[in-house]
Amino acid sequence: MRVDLYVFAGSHPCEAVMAAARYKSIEYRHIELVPVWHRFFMLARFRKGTVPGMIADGRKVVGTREIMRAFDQMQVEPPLLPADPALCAAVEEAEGWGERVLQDIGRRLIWSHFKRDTSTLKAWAATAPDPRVRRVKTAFAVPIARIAATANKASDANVRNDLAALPGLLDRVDELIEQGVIGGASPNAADFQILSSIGLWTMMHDLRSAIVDRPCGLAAARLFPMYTDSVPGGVLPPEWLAPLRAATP
Ligand SMILES: N[C@@H](CCC(=O)N[C@@H](CS)C(=O)NCC(=O)O)C(=O)O
Repeated sequence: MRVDLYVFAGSHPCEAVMAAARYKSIEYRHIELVPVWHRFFMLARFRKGTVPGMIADGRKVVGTREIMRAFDQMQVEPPLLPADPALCAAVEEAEGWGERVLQDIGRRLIWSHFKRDTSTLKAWAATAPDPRVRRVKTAFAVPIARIAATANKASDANVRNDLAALPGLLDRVDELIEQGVIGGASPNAADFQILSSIGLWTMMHDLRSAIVDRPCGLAAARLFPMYTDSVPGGVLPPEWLAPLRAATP
């Protein structure tokens, strides 16, 4: 079966499905898109403007959850949803929460950093295998970051609210690990969905120390080792980080 994944590297929903594909040993072709431009490309090809998208033997699928369900249809083992009905329901609920709540916060936090400092965006651009994608991403890093920050509603007020909500959200993810919904030996769809967001948050130096030593930070590092300490600190006003600092032991 030929599987093409339309993504941009670093994007947490994209990293989620790529990690799930690798876990299931599904071989795929990585088609790297340029942020912001990707919306038009995806609309033209999939009639939906978000990544990740997949074309598997001509079948088009868009969305992390939809792609993960399709992976399980394409290849049963290892499954991304547990066989036990109660645990499966808990995993699906956690996965939905991760998509609805955590994903958006990740987008706002990262684009609010990138619009103030594009160094990491440019460093990522330099790793794109396609030289044309590399050139466009590097040349347009500043407008890409500004447009993406606006499109993702990364206003100062929203980002400040997100940062204040972070300690409670991290507690909730640690609870899911303690309850055995995620963080087990065999990762499930909720692990890929939720821990990709947590991993993305750990890239931002100012957030990192509040996350990495917690159960959710350790679980995210196991599944998403690509999220290293790479977005410089000191770009957001210190008072925005105060709630996170206060909640960090
Ligand atoms: N919640 C969806 C949407 C994913 C999503 O919003 N992806 C972002 C990139 S991280 C995107 O393509 N946004 C459209 C845009 O920036 O115009 C999913 O899980 O697949």
